[in-house]
Amino acid sequence: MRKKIIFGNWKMNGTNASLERFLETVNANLKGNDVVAGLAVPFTLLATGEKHAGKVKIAAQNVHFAANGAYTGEVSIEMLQELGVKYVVLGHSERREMFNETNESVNQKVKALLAHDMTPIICCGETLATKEAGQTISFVNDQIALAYKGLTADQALKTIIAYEPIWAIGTGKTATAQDAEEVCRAIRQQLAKLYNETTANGISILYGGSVKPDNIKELMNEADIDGALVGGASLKADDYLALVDYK
Ligand code: G2H
Repeated sequence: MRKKIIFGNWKMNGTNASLERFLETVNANLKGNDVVAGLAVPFTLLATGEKHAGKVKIAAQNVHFAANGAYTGEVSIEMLQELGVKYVVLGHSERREMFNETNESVNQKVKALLAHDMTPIICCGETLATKEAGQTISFVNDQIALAYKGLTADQALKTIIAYEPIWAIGTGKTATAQDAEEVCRAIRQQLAKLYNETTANGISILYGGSVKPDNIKELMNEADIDGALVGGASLKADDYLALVDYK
């Protein structure tokens, strides 16, 4: 049985004080039935996040693949582990578009995280131009093939995917549940091709892009959508609770 997983993604928002208040409210009210609840926060909030995590899994939003060295401004896996972090969001479209993240660097980071028993949340998704050219599925399938390059089926089973169409991010435009399902199903078929059906059926695929308390239920009802990665609507504790306790 695949896990239902709903992670917030605070992007470059929040302070230690606001995160502490948020996690206190969330933990006091979260039912979290059958759902793994998580939150990806900026590096400077990770220690507070882990301290007050309670039922919420804390994720970083990036990591460097090298163990250490002359990489000014970067953070290593060991540094995250020292804080107790076990999840890392990788290859978010904002990092691909603004900070030169590539399929190759995502692959290197996936391998490095798995070697340290950490869980990568691998983001993929197409631009509006790719969608309008009718190339969504081949584009996303390529991203998946490159992210999983060199990984065994056992390793693949320790990953999470987040499908986030770029045109739906922070724009208020959500892919319809059917559109999101179609791509998530195609991703699962790609995983079956790369590995096998059992592996493909064991990997949780999340949808992201303007997910809100209003549309979470409809998305979660789709067969191949196992959860959500939520930006804007995860910033307030009430909205976050409504998302995670959507049932
Ligand atoms: C997509 C998503 C979270 P939002 O980036 O990763 O953000 O829900 O604000 O579209």
